[in-house]
This record gives sequence, structure tokens and C-alpha cells, in this order.
Amino acid sequence: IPIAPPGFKSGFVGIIGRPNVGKSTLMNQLIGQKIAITSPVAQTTRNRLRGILSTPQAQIIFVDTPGIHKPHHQLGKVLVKNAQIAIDSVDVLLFVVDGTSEAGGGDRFVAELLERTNVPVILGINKIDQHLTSEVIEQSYSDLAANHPWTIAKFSALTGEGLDLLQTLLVDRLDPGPYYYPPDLVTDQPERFIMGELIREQILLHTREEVPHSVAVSIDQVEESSDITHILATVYVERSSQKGILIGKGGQMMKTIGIGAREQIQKLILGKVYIELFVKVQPKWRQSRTQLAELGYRV
Ligand code: GDP
Ligand code: K
Ligand code: MG
Repeated sequence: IPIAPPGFKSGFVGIIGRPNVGKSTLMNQLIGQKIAITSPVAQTTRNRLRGILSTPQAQIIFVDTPGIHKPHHQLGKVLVKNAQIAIDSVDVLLFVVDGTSEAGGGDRFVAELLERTNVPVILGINKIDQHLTSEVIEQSYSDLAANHPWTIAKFSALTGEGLDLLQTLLVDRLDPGPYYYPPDLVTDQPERFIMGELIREQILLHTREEVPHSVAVSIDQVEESSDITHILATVYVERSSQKGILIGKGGQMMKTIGIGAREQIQKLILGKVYIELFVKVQPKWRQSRTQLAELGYRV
């Protein structure tokens, strides 16, 4: 890790907000590589994941968090707890909201969690590529920010519009500091974890509602030969009916998931990939803290 030049700034930025506002898309766009999976399904992001942005003047470490919502089961509680830890352990908070609709109960729940923190907050109105936020929508977010010393920024995580300004606002709020990570590193997570996430993303994209939330992926083996990387992975589900859906008629669903995942992982490791996927039924894995920990979730 190089020694930081004089005036160099660094620190941690927590990205928070209700599910589906575009937190993971934003982090990927800011660091310039897809490390956090995204999808139209809420609760795509389960773990806290760091994305690292290094410039000659600063190093920003983004902490992507699962969307904040009221918990219903053990996994839900772990998710909200992780989000709360993230709030108090960062230097700046980026509270992301969806500029295509008015502020709602989910946004107000997050705003309440921010009442108790002394960390500077940027309220980021995302998705401005969709249609320019109407006055009613804008007013609802001004109301949300009223009585708070928050700075408002508008951008599109999808197109990158407005992100240069956002980056400037973030660096302005950081203190002088060292490099925390080597400047060429984009995430703190091992490649294997990202691989598992990219497989999970394909499952979220291709299967029906009931499957996504009860799926976990473990990467059991990664073997690199001169021209191809061979990956063995297991997908855990809670019920045999879900296993049936995942495999699909004549194995068609598994095939689709495998093809999509291979494409994504090839982009990640910049090389050829062969994936072998297995599906296992493991009842109630979501209730078990031990199993969550074994699969790489912070509990
Ligand atoms: P998260 O749950 O907050 O992490 O949200 P994701 O990053 O997974 O994004 C949720 C959905 O919103 C995905 O379908 C994204 O493609 C979409 N999305 C995210 N950012 C933007 C944006 O700036 N514009 C548009 N049009 N869609 C976006
Ligand atoms: K999502
Ligand atoms: Mg996410």
C-alpha cells in the first residue's frame, strides 16, 4: 500500500436506503466495476460489501448495505442490525432515495434511524434518467430533509449523470487520511464471494417470487488451468419444491442460470469459465445463525 501524499483524504461512506432505490447499482457505477449484484427484487443485497474508489487525491470506501426494512425472521434481523452498525461506523452517510416516486414510509423509517447519528448525511435522489422528478416528488424529499443539515444531490446510478458532483461532495466531507487498501483493489471481498453473488443474481433474475429469498450459494471449488477456470458451486434452498423450480423442466432453468452466471463471472475474472451447479435442500437455513455464518453472511 503506497504512502498517501500530503492533503490526501480517505474514509468510509455508508450507502443506505430502503430496498430497490439503487444503492448497489450506485456503488458499482462509482467504483467502475460490478461487485454488488443488483436486481428489481428487494433484498438482493444481504451482506455489507465494501467497494473501493481510489483517485490521486482520495480513497473512498463505500459500504453497500441491505435495504432497511422491518424484520420478520432471523435473516431479516441480521440485515437490519448490519445496516444500523453501518450507520455509526462510517464518516459520511449517503441516504439514497428513488426520484421516480414520492418519499414513502420506507424512506421515513430510514430517516428515523438517522435522527441519532452525528455523521454528515447526503440525501441522494437517484434515477433522474427516468423522468425529471416532478415538483410534488421533489417537495416530498425536501420535506424529508427539513430540519436536518443534509445536503441534497441528484443523479442517475444507471447512466452516471451527476456522479462527478456527488464524488466531490463526498470527498469534501472526508478528513485527511491514509490509503486503507491498495489503490488497484475494488472490493474487500474475496473473488469467491462475488462469484457466489453473481450466481445468486441470476437466480433472482430468472425465478419466481417464492425462490429468491430462500436461496444461498456456496462456492465449493475453484480450479484454474491455463485456459479455463472450473467452478463447483452449490445452491441451497429450503424446500424441495424450490429445488424443482430451480432445476426446471429437463434442467432448462439450471442451464439458463448457469449461462448467465458464466457470462457475469467471465467479466469479473477476465477469463473463460466453466460452472458446475448443484442444488441442495437444506430446510430452514435462514433461521440458523451457524449456517448463515458458514455461507459467509455476517451474523
Ligand atoms: P438496491 O436494492 O437499493 O441495492 O437497488 P439495486 O441497485 O439492486 O437496483 C434496483 C433496481 O433499480 C434495479 O433494477 C436497477 O437496475 C434499478 N436502478 C438503479 N439505479 C437506477 C437509475 O439510476 N435509473 C434507473 N432507471 N434504474 C435504476
Ligand atoms: K434490489
Ligand atoms: Mg442492493
